Amino acid sequence: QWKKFAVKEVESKDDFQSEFVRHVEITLGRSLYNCDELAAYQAAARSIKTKLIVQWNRTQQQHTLSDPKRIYYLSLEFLMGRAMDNALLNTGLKDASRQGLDEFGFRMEDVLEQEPDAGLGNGGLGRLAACFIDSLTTSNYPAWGYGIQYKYGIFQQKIVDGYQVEQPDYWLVYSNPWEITRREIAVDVMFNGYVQRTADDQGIVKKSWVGGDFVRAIAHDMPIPGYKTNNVNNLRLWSSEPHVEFDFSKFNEGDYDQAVREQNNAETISSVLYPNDNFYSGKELRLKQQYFWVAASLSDIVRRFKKTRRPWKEFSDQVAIQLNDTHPTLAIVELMRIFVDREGLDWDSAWAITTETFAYTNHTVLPEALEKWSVDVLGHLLPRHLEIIYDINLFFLQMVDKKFPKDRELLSRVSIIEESSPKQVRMAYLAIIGSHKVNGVAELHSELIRTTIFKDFVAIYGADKFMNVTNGITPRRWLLQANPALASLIAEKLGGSYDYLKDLGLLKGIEKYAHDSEFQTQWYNIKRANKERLAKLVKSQSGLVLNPDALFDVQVKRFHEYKRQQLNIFGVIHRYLELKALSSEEKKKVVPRVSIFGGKSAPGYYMAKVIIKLINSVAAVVNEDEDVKGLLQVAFVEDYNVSKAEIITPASDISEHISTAGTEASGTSNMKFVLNGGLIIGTVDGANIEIAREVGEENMFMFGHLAEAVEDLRFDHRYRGVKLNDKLQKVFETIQSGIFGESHIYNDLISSIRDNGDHYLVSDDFDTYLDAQRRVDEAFVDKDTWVSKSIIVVANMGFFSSDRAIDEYAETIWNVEPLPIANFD
Ligand code: DL6
Repeated sequence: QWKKFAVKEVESKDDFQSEFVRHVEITLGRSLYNCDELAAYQAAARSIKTKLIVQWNRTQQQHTLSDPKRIYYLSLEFLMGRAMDNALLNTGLKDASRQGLDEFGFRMEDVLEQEPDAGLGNGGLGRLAACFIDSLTTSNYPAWGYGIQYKYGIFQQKIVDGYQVEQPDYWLVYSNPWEITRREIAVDVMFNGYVQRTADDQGIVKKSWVGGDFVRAIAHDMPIPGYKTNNVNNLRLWSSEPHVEFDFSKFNEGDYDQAVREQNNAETISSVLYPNDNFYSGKELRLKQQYFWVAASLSDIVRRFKKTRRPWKEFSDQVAIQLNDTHPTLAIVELMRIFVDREGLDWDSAWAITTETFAYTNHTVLPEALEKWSVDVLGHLLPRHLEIIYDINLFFLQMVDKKFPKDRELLSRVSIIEESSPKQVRMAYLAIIGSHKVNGVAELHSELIRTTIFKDFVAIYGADKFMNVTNGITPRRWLLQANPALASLIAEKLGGSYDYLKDLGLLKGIEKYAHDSEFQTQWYNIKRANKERLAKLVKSQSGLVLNPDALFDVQVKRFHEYKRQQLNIFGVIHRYLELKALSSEEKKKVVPRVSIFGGKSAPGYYMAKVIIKLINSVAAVVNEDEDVKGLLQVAFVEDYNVSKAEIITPASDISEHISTAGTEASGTSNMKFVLNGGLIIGTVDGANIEIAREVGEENMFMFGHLAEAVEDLRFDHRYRGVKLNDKLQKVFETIQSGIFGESHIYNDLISSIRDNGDHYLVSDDFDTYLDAQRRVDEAFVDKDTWVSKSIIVVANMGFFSSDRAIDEYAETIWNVEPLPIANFD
């Protein structure tokens, strides 16, 4: 009976148009005649959201009925980018809504452009979480993401006089049409206070945390559509608010400042995303963010479990919680607090359930990125949690002592508490001890964590606890959405079907056309059009007109010395000097090159900012120099973000993934570029190694020292000094001559290599890097072979779908099965 009142889902152009008009008129209070592109975007987004919400409700209903084990992905970052195109493609509504918009006088592309990026992340870690939530949904896993709804996402980058300048990213200025704010789902989260001890009749002491200050967490839900499935999962983001709206008593007493301060303090918690990538800064507000988010999420997860009325011992059969890096590690402690203090479980049972519930993904071996919180700060903010951490540590160390008697050195090495001054809580150790599985994100990285930073824990727990799940990317966003022409050409060759987007191994089917000249021409033309699209973006930003026939060489990622953008720009300077020395006859044989950079530096990362300045200064000189006109151009794409990545990635001929061996845990942009037919120049690091294995080393340009050599080289530098070869020496002299701006700007950069140990081995890898670049130039001359390589690499990228990664997690870590959502009728 009630079905006749069911909300009409948007399924056709007409449905879309009537929803669109309804939103323009009713939600936005405007008329179609007074509807600009921004309003059109807002109305269109809400129209599509209708469909998502209906399916979201059905999904949750079915989950409640079937009560499957659910996956909870806790990530402090979800770098989602824009939602609309993705939602249109995943739901199959793109053509209908394009037509609908067209008839109303709007171009789909212009409307899509209105959406601000949801930049709730820094780089790889946050984008991985976004790809994973897409795959979890597409593959029908019952899953929830939990994060923070930052008011300000990753800052916007401006380049002023060659320098990075940061501006706030107020992405919520027109509210977020993709979310549902659920004010009724509110969790009061406590900070500070003290631990109260009370004894019961039998003298058993019960501890409870009391007397603290509260902040309210409010849920904002983003429905996550999967590709061609009825399953719609939820991404729940928390924002913070004062616990009581406003303290009128304080206000009336004349203590206005205090009344407002409390209000602001609460709101500050979810205000900003910390803009550090692979760097731990130890700010108290960050710890507050972590606990705020963890406490709200766990309260939600436990509440959902309690509704099933199952006994606690079934908790880990129903709940899998994945810790995306150590940022949510306090969840382990919070769950213990809930079990022991609130639900009255004994410690051992609580601990067994907790460790079975959690698993931890490590994303870096860089020491400066490993989180450690001061015992004092943590104890002040979360006094009961600190006690629980001490207890966890005590029982753990007792276990270690039993296994390795009297090894005091070992005990102090593996203790959760570092006996430094001030004392610190080592979050990675807590995460390992509180989880049943720990994984790295590419084979080399997983091997490195087993043999270096977590070696002692492998000895304690055995090797099986430590595993590898190589990262992946969603082909929906990174092929279908970013490169629709290529996606369509591939579908055509695979029998007119897009099934390969859900089963990426099917790409193999295009390999047989690698030498088919007609296919090659189509392939080449698509790349060429993508290069023109990027050239248009660069022109609109900087006025620079790129030559789309040149070899596009791209390095876009966060700026970090370990990622070695400095190696790239030194190579560009070397190329520039060589070109200037050529005769006009010799210049005719040169392969024209466009070097494209993009990425943000953490605001406080001085050296990364110097590198950005150098790149922009080199660009200013090179792009104006008649001697190299048509042969070399340098572009810096301002404010690199997900939606710019969607334009840049399909346009590369070659992309650079040139980290010092052993430093880049995986990298995922390497996968995106290759999936779009770009070749790679890369070191033997992270997922580059597995990409080479899959696509064939002959189709990659690998160079540089291996991870095994790094320590010895660093040792050599320290005790014997750094040897600069003539070419690098010449590059440094050129920089110091002042042609790229006052030379003192770059003194520290040059010194870090020449005089201060060259930690990232730029001097050691410079020669082989130039050699790899020479091989690239040579290979690019033979267009047919280049295009065939481009086809072959794409054909072999099946392994790098995030669907594969998620299946591996589900099978080996979570023990969760897909649960397809039946069609309503
Ligand atoms: O696993 C996702 C991504 C890797 O692809 C990158 O190689 C790695 O650098 C990045 N790690 C981090 C760690 N930051 N913290 N905390 O962002 O993870």
